[in-house]
Amino acid sequence: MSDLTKATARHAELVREINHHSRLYYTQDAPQISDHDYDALMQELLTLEAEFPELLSPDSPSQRVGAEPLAEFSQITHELPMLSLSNGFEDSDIQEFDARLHKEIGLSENTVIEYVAEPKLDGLAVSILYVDGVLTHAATRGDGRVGEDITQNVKTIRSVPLKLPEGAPARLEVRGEVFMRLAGFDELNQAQAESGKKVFVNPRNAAAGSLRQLDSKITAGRPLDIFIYSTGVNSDSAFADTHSQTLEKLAALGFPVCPLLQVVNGVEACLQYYRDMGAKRARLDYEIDGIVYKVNRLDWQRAAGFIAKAPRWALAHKFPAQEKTTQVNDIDVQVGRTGAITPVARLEPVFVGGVTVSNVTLHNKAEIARLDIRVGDTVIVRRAGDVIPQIVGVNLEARPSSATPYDFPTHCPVCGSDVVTEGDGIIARCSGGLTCGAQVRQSIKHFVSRKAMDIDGMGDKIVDALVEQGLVSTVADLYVLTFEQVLALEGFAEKSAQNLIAAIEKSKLTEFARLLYALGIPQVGETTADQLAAHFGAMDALKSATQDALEALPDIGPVVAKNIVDFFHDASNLSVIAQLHDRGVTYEVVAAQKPEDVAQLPLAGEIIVLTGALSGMGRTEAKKRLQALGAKVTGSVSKNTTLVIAGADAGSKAAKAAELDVRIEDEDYLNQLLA
Ligand code: I6G
Repeated sequence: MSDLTKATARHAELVREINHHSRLYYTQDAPQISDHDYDALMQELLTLEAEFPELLSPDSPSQRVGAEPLAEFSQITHELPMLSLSNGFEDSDIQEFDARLHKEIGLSENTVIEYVAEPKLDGLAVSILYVDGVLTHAATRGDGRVGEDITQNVKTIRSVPLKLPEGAPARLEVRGEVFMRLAGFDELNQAQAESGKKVFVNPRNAAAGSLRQLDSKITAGRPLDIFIYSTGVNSDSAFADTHSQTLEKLAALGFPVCPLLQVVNGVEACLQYYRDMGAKRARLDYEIDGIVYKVNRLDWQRAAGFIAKAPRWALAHKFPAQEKTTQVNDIDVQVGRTGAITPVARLEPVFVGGVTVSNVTLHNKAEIARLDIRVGDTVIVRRAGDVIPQIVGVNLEARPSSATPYDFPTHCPVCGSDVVTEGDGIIARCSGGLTCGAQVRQSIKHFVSRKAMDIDGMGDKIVDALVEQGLVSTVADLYVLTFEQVLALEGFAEKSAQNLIAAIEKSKLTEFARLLYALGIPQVGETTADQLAAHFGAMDALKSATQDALEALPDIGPVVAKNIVDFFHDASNLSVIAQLHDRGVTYEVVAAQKPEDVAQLPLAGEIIVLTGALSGMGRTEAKKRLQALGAKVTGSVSKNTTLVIAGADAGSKAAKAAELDVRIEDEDYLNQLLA
C-alpha cells in the first residue's frame, strides 16, 4: 500500500471520528472523550494534511482552526433576500397581529392559528449554504440583499456542521443567529482584560467582533455558537409542510436548533410563552431580546405573504431593552458609613431593563479611568435581570469637545477631611471618621435597616433630619429620642410620632446577630455576624476575642479578624455599645455553639443561597431554620456554594449558580430539607 493510500484511509478515519466527537460535544452536550484526546486527533489531522495537501477538503474538520487572514471580506448576494422581522411590544400588538393574520389568510375568527414560538437571540443573523451536503458559503445579513462572505469564520463554529448526512437536499441554505454564551463571554473578557486588550461591552458585540474578523484563526479561538431558525434556498420543495417540521428536519441533519422552541395554539398561548420566557430570561446562559412567533403552516405563511422587508406571518415580541444610551449630567461622590468614597454618575433618566435609571455607581477611581467617563458623555447603560445598572461603555464619537477627565476629590465633600486611599490607590476613604456627618448618617441608616435593628418607619429622610437637627449623633441617641422631639420633625403628626417611638422601643429586644450586623463593623455582613453570634453567644465574649481566636473560625480571614479586634478596641465604639446596653437594647443570650456540635447537625457543611420569592415562608425564616440544622446561609453564589434554592422570579443568582454548575432546587425541596 502506498503512503498516500494509507494516509487517505487514516484521514477518512480521523475525519469521521472528529466529526462524531464534535457532534457529541457541541450539539448533544454529551462528550465521550477528553478535550486533550480531541485536540490530539485534530493535531494528527492537521499534520497529515500538511504532509498530503491533496487530502484537504472544504469539509475537513481542520477548517475549524481558521484559514489565512483576508485583506477584506468579499460580498455575497443572497439568492433570497434576508428579511428582518416586524416588532411588537405590548400584548395588544400581538393580538392585532393575530387578528390581521386571520384576515390576510382568510380564516374565520374562531379558527385558532398554530404558531411556533421561540426566543429571539441577541446575536447576528447569518446564512449558510450547503451544496451537495458540503458547507460552501456563509454570509452576514448585510443590507438583506448583499452580505459579507464570512465562510472561513463560520466554519470555525464547532456546532455548525461542515458536511450534512446522506439525504440532505442538494442545495440547502440555513439561516440562524450566531451568539456567545454568557460563561464564554465572561471568560473571553477576562482574558482580554488580562492581556490588555479591548473588553467587549456585551455578548452581542463580542459575537459580532469575533465573527467579523479578517483573521479566522482569531474567530476560531472565540466561544461562538449558533441556533438555526429557518431555511432559505432549498432544492427540496417537499422538505416540510410546517415550520416545526422544517426545524425537526434541520435538527435531524445535525443543525443546532433552540431547545426552548414550542408549538403553541393561538395568541393567548403565545403571550403565555412570552411571560414564561420573560421569567426564565435571567437564568438562560445566553441573552435573548424577545420572542419570535411564526405561523406554523407553510401554506398559511404563503397566503399571508410579505410586506416591504419582513414576512407578514412572523413577529418579534420584544422584551424591555437591557441596554440604552443616555447622557452623564454629573459625576459626584457618596460617602459611605465606613468613609468609603464611591463615585456616582448622575444620568439623564433612562428606562432600561424595566426600570428608570438616573444614578449609576462607578465603583472606584480605577473604573472611571477604565471607562474614561466624563461629564457630558453619551454612555451605554445596561440593566440585565435584577443586576444593578451599570455603565458598560462610552460613545466617544458623541463626546463634546469641552468634556474633561474627571478629577477625583482629594477632600471629603461632606466634612472636608483628607481623602486617603487603600488597596493600590483604588479604594478612597474619608479620614474624618465620626466627625463626618455623612458617615454618621450612613451608619445610622444601616443600624435602623430591615436586616439590622429593623426600626419600622425610620426612613432615610427622617435619619437625615434627626442628624441635621443635632438630635442624634450616634446610634445610641436613637434610644433617648422623645415623642415631642419626633412630633416636631417635619411631616409628623401625633399618630406617626407615636408609631415611630413604639418601633424604636420594639427594636430594643433583638438578636445578637442582628445587633452585631447593625453595629457596622467593616466587612462584617449578615453571614459573618451570624457566625460570630453563633460562636460567641454574647457581646462580652466577642469583645475580648483575640485575632487568633477569630481567624480560627471558618471563613474569617486576617483582614476581617483585624477589623473586629480594632472595632472593639476603639473607645468611642465601646462607649456606644455601653450606652445601647444602658438604654435598654438587649438580646436573648444563646448558648455559644461548639464547632464539634455544629458538625453533628444534618446540614453541617452545606453552604446554601436563597433567592427569589418563597410562597410558604419569608427568606429570613427559611434562613434561620436552615441555620438551626447546621447549614451556612450566604447572600451570594460562589463556587463554594453547595445548593441554591430558587423561589419564584429568581434572577441573577440562579443564573450564576447554573453557570458555576451549582445545584439548584425549588421551594418544594427546601420544605423537604426543613422537614
Ligand atoms: O432575525 C431573526 C431572528 C430570529 C429572524 C427570525 C428568527 O426566528 C427565530 N426569523 C425570521 C423569519 C427572520 N429573522 C426574517
